[in-house]
Amino acid sequence: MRYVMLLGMLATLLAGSSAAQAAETLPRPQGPVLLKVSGKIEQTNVDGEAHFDRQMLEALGKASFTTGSALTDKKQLFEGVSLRAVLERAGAKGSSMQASALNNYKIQIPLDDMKYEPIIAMRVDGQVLKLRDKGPLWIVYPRDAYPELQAQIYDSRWIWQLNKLHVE
Ligand SMILES: Nc1nc2c(c(=O)[nH]1)N[C@H]1C(S)=C(S)[C@@H](COP(=O)(O)O)O[C@H]1N2
Ligand SMILES: [Mo]
Repeated sequence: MRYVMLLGMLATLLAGSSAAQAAETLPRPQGPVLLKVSGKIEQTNVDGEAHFDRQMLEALGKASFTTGSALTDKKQLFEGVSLRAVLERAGAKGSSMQASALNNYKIQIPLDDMKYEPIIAMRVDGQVLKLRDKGPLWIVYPRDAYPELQAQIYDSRWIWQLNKLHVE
């Protein structure tokens, strides 16, 4: 069973491009669902939505950068998955999305923001994000790399405890 899973992961890696992955149907999540993507999407696996567990998110490939934030000038290493890759895997077709969090915070994010390559961080400075430290999922922008991102409008899109993306 483990062996079959490994072969599957290897095949996914070899398939390489996200276009090749997007053509495959989304498997059902095996572990706890961390993120639900709904709305204008072409890939679904549970009740007309695209649900992702940790392993499914990690299978989309790693993305990371070091940056300061609105909260701290201290630079931190954020590691996770490309937000663009998650949207592509769900076959998102909209122009915007409403991101929501476990604490019911909601914020609108234009899909045009993907040009900045924001990530869904799952680790900060090597530590897996727990609920108590803004995890398990936290949208993070490469704030230090683009002066225009050092603004309240983008800081408000750094949504922590992210659990839902509704594509519009
Ligand atoms: N889940 C969640 N994410 C959130 C918020 C929130 O209230 N809940 N506040 C947002 C806002 S408005 C900003 S400016 C940044 C930093 O918020 P803070 O200064 O309140 O920590 O996080 C954003 N992410
Ligand atoms: Mo804010």
